[in-house]
Amino acid sequence: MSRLIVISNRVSAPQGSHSGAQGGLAVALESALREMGGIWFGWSGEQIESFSGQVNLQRGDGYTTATVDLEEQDIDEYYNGYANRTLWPLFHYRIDLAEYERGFAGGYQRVNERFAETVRPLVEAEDSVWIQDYHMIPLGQELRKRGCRNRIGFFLHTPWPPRRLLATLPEAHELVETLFAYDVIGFHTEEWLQSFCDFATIEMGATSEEGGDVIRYRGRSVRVMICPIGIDADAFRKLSESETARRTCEQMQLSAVGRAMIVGVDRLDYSKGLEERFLGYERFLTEHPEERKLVFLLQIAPPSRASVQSYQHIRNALEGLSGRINGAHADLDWVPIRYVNQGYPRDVLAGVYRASRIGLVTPLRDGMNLVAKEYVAAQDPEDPGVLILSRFAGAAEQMREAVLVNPYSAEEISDAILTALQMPRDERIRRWRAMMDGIEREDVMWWRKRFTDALTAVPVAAE
Ligand code: ADQ
Repeated sequence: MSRLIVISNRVSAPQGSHSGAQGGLAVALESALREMGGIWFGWSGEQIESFSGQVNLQRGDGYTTATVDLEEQDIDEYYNGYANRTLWPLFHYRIDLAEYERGFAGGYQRVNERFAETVRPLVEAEDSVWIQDYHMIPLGQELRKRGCRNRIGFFLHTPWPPRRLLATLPEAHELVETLFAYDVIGFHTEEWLQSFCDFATIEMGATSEEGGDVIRYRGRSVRVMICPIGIDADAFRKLSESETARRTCEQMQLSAVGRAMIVGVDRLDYSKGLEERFLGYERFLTEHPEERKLVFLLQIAPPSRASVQSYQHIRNALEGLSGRINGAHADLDWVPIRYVNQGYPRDVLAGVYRASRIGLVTPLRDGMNLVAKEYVAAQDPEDPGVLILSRFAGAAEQMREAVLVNPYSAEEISDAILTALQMPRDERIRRWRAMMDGIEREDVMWWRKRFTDALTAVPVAAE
């Protein structure tokens, strides 16, 4: 059987299997690596004076991690620059925030070449290579240039933008062309896949074959597939029944003093729709004064990418907004928004989810959104909470029984909160059961197997 080489911007340090301390993605990739054997390669997260290409190999539990350090200019141009200031906003439909700088594009290309140069000697003839996410789009092509004939797959964790938006990126054609070096490309949803195919066929003249499953461009064919990521449902459900989760759940219920808790948990990122969420909640408070003091919103949002200016802006905006809403509505015994700027261990989050009556997950655009799935997995089957979910999260394609909203509409968010608060228990159970069935069926192990099966089914190119 072929080994697996996973390549992603960051590499998760090996931990005991199924510890529950890690996110589902790390667990799934680790389990694939353990099963197939192989290497997980990426940036160490460390800075070095001058790039040396020296690989730090660490043998873990069933597989090896291989990391390299990057120099300051690489981190500025590749990571903070092209990945986080160009592609991330563009791929989340925010061309108003996207910065198009040749220096960023050059740095991104250079670092991908450096990654290719460094990882190439580690790849053996029979290995399958699986590259993750928007940081590394050109890496497959760089590996091909270095003689790599292996099966190479790419999975995009973010949305793929509509073609008219992507056309604003100066090097869009070159970037998309590099994707034809892959054998398989996976997207979370039909919509992201369709947007990719639109750009390739309409803007670039590629042809669609096999009912749209294969796209052909200048003699290269790539198989495209929908492969929605899941969570480790079983592990997360168990986590929600752990001692820490139980204790957290009790503490939260005590501190709620009989009020219904609405919870939001997100990285502090403009794609997550936090300002719009606060405004929707404020609308609910003003439209339903009789409900006001019967609820409160707990928003947990640890800062991310703090060195990028647009992230400083969103942080300031949210502090202002939560302060204003609390100032306008709070009473001696009630604060409408508890806004917390830190991350919590997963078992604590599971307890928070279980204690809350509503999970408010309203990104403006999200590749999938795993918080929505974790919220559902943590619920008490006898008395589950209600998930309010943005129509524009990839998760909405699978989780049709959530209360779906347009996150830009404060009125829809306000209506959805009222609907969720008034929802009878039997309807809550029915909706929860349907969503939980899907989460258990299409979990993260299913996701990675679906992808690796498609990849290993590709015939290897002849010499
Ligand atoms: P993210 O944008 O990071 O991921 P998401 O999928 O919601 O978004 O969350 C990732 C993980 O971070 C979840 O497991 C969640 O529990 C954890 N997390 C979030 N906030 C936290 C907090 N305050 N404290 C502790 N943990 C927290 C990207 C894409 C998504 C896609 C995933 C996986 O942007 O659309 O779902 O990759 O493909």
